Amino acid sequence: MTDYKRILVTAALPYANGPVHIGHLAGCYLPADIYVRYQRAQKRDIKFVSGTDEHGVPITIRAMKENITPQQVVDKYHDLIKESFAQMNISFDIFSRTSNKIHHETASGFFTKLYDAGLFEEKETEQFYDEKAKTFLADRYIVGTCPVCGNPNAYGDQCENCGTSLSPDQLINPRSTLSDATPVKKKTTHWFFPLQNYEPWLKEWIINDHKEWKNNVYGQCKSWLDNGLQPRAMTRDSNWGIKVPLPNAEGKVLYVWFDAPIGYISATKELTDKWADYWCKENTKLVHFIGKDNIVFHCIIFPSMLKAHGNFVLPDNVPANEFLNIEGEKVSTSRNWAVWVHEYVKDFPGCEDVLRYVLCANAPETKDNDFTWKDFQDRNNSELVAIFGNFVNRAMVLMHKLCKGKVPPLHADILDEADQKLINNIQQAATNVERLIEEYKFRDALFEVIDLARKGNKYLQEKEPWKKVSNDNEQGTSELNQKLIDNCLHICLQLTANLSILINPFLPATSKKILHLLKVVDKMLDWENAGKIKLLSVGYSLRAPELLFRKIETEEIAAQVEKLKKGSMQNAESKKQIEESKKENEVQVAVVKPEIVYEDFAKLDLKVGTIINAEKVEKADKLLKLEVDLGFEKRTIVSGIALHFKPEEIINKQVVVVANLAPRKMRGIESNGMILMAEDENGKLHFVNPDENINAGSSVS
Ligand code: B3M
Ligand code: ZN
Repeated sequence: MTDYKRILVTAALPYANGPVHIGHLAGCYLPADIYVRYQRAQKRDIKFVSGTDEHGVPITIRAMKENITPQQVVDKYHDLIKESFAQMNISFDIFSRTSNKIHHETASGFFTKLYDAGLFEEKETEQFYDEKAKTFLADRYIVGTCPVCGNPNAYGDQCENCGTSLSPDQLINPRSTLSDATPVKKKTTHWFFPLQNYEPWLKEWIINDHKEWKNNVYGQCKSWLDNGLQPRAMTRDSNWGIKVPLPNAEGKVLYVWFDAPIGYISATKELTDKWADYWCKENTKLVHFIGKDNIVFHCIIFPSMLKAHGNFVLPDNVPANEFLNIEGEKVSTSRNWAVWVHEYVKDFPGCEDVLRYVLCANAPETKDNDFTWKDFQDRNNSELVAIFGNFVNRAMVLMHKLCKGKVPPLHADILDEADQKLINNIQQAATNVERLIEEYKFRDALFEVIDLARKGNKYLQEKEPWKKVSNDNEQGTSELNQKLIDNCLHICLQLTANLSILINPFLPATSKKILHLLKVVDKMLDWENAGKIKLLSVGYSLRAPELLFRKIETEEIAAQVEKLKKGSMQNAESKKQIEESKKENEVQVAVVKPEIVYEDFAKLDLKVGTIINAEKVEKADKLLKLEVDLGFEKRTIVSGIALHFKPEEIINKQVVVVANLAPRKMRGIESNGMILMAEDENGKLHFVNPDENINAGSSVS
């Protein structure tokens, strides 16, 4: 850390196509903000940049749905998103947008530089085209019936109902979302970035040099690199986006994942004239906070672009989080299964820190995690209210009662073991929180702070300073007892001051409230003060106690669950629709594909094989790795049947194999062929095989 002179933190640019939900916050904005607030308290030179991603298919689709222009979409959602983040105290130095002029210039300039260096390969490929709307169609613009679940509105890249990844070719009755026309294939030219050339360098840089990256991030990178990288088109056919800065590139724009990460550079330019210090000087620590779906873009594609361009620093770390589910289900914006930030701040005014607390305590740092309203209530009531808030409140109330509203002196000569232990705990907590934040372990860091407050409560409980007061004799409280009271409250107040420093990155509004109670200025929050126990001066009078947190009532969370369920009813509605249209579609599903001639069929080499081994493919629910004996050779075939058959059930089964299918890599395993399966009306799979066992390798025709 100390080798770095400055830190640049980026948080993923959310698409300006809808409001942000708590999954976004938990995924990257909150952890980024915690990190940045901590570094600022350390007085380090740090900038925190983000903004909205205003190009790409998500924007144009939204425009179509709302029947407004893409520009209107991004204007509307940029403002809403920016406001939501501000309400949650996410403290960007700049929250920009990729539709800004400076960004268009920066991204075009970047492309031109790579183009001039001869790095792009111009290639003609076939792509779907809408003849009515006279435009090429991204996979997302094509909808049709999902061949797996019958959802009539599956996208050309994925069915949102059953989660299957699709290509437009697989859709039944494909249609363009622009005009309803049936898409046709048409040739188009694009500029491809040769990612494969960066593979050796990436392996060195990530696999060897960044072993410290989080397991989920490192693992994903490794699997991409193991599978081999392919050239990737960096342009698209569209009218919305950054125009490709070349002659004869009418109707072509930069691929949104080419321009969006450059948005980090543009935003820094917009923020400061010294932007190049943060982007080009070796001793900058660049950290990208993102969600797991963005890992490949930030760890593989963008770094390769930066490397190709030259003169830029590369990320030191990419601490990506996994996903946050809600009440046990995946967030789905289309089904409205989400907790929207702009609604939360309305429903729970003044409780922004509570959400920050729960999202950090439950952060999906190493695996997907679940947000439930019950847990939200429990954590608030039994941790924030009962532990943290309770300790601060007791310290303040007792100080007013037993020490005349002033910070009592510390009598060092009579400090006992318990006092010393708590003082050590304060110092230890400060060191631990610091280390954990530097390691991007925000949950553990937060638990350290709560644990310190818990220790404070325990200390008060054991010391019972209120019992040392005597009102029943003339002399009142003895001198020694008053000294003991003083020590106890002195330490508790110094602990309170420390809690405000330690909790500040996580719950900045709460930290401010404590400062107010203690009548001290922001300066006290400097991290160099963490762990010190001389933060408050003796004799200084403090404000009357005020509660830091309020209880959250069961009715409040019941109302939230109700709200979600309404969404889930809509969800059930749409499931019903799917079921119905599936029935309608049955006839269509049964309809025969377009006619072919015998020569087309004769190209297939179908052979009978015997499965001699089967095993699950790691981290792929649907895949089995089969070893199939074809008589003349044994083949490895990866097949998507794992949800239907257990490996041990299918050993010795005979199957029909497409033996001359080009090999294909799946999850890093090369599959040599395909086995034929029949699917019944319930979606159950059945083997297609000879009516009795015959020799492996027999031809099927
Ligand atoms: N807008 C994808 C997303 O919101 C994309 C991130 C861009 S970061 C440069 O998940
Ligand atoms: Zn489906």
